[in-house]
Amino acid sequence: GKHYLNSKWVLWFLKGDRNRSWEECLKRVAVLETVEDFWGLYSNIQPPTGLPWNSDYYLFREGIKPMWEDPSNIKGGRWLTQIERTKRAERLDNCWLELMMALVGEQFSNLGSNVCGAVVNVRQKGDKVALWTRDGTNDETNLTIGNVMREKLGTPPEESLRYEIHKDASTRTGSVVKPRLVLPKRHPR
Ligand code: M7G
Repeated sequence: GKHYLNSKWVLWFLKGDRNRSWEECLKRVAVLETVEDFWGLYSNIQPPTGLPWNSDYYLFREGIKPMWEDPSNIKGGRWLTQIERTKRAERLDNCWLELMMALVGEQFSNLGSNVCGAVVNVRQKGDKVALWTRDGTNDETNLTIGNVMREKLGTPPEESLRYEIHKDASTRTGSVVKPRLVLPKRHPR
């Protein structure tokens, strides 16, 4: 028999195109209902390292659009990790797979309802892997979720994960967003 996932997930793909709006470039690829759907899709699409620059994948709960404007994201934020360029071959595809498996396998203990989805941005300036959560002010919940992500991604101890509020990222003027949280917590000496 089929192995149903706890909830349905939707994979979206975006191929950057300067002649069209961001939202027009965002395409719904497939809905995943079972473990079999997940592996069937995974084996039929390019991994992130096989995508052209400026492409994105988004894996979100069905009913949540992978945009800041969605009611589930509007007060939310993201745990963000930037994959060092020299480590992309070694880490990018694996980080994305581990994060997708954590989502569809509901690995965030009882906090899954706070998790909206995951994003990979394929960028020449440095690829990004992120996990979007619903409430950017719920530090305790977000720290627990961030620690699970860190563990699943096997983030090396010298690399930090930062939590950014979408509102800060979407209204930024400079290129740097001040993070609300950082993992691992740095202890002052
Ligand atoms: P990005 O693709 O998240 O990162 O944002 P990048 O800067 O590394 O490429 C690039 C641009 O895409 C943003 O400045 C927005 O113009 C647009 N964009 C990205 N996201 C996630 C959204 C979104 O959720 N809503 C809207 N309206 N635009 C977005």
